[in-house]
Amino acid sequence: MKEIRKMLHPLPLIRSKGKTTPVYHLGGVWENRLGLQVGRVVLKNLLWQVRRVNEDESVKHHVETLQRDGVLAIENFLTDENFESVAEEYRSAMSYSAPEPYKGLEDAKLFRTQIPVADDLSSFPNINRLFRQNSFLRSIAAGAIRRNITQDPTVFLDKYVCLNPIGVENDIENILHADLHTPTIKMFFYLNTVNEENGAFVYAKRSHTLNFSRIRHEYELSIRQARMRKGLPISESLVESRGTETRNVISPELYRQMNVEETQICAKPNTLVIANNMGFHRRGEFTSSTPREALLISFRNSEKIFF
Ligand SMILES: O=C(O)CCC(=O)C(=O)O
Ligand SMILES: [Fe+2]
Repeated sequence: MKEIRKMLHPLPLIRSKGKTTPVYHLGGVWENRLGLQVGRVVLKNLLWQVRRVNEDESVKHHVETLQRDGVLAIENFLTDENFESVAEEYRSAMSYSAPEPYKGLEDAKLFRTQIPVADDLSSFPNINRLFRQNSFLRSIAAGAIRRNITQDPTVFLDKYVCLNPIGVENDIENILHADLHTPTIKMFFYLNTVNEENGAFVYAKRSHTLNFSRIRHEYELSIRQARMRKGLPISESLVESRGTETRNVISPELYRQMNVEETQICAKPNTLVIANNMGFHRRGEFTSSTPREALLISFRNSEKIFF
């Protein structure tokens, strides 16, 4: 068996087997030149088009908004009482964990505390009930990705703060990108006010739809990604760096062709932002010392096909 797998290993579809979440890019330079990523994108999105899930009437409106814009915000998501119980669990856990430089970089500008809820369910009964086990959220994710949600989403307590304004810019996630080549849902539940100063999520509305320009972007990006993975030279005008990390960016020409328009989703406490992160997005900048306090709920593990 091992031998057979070894023999089939060069095939990209076999290589992605055994992964626990789907990967955005795979394969070598030539495979992608020959259209591997275009095939993956088109096939996955065709399957999404023809897939149907049982429609839950109570979330229909939200699923339609997500289908149209790729993002939505629900204000006053929890009752006051539930909000307080969640904030209490969040603050209590955060009081035991010191923020660490994001990506472990020395002289970093941005620091983060991230606590996975699944590791300590007994400390987070309300966060577990109201987010990890929430059937309303599952129905929205199910409607958007058109799959039954059979796995709990991953939920993190997430706190970002700029502790060193003159430090090294280390936030690779504030470069515009997509998470995946197929619909994938992430949610941000804010515990404090978020705006232009403390990293409010930025999303390019309607950029989650597949059109010819997006396919061209996927094609070009897949080749640049494959080159980067191999350590081959890549066009310097099409990469940006943060600290020790480098990311391939959307080419200015395709940025224009895809009509990318970035909107920062500023929000009050108790707002839930839901995004299809096949669309382009990034984290906002931190220009003040106010932290961004949020829960991150990711349904990426619900994507079943890993090619
Ligand atoms: O934290 C954010 O605002 C977005 C970061 C991001 O790109 C992601 O979670 O996929
Ligand atoms: Fe992302």
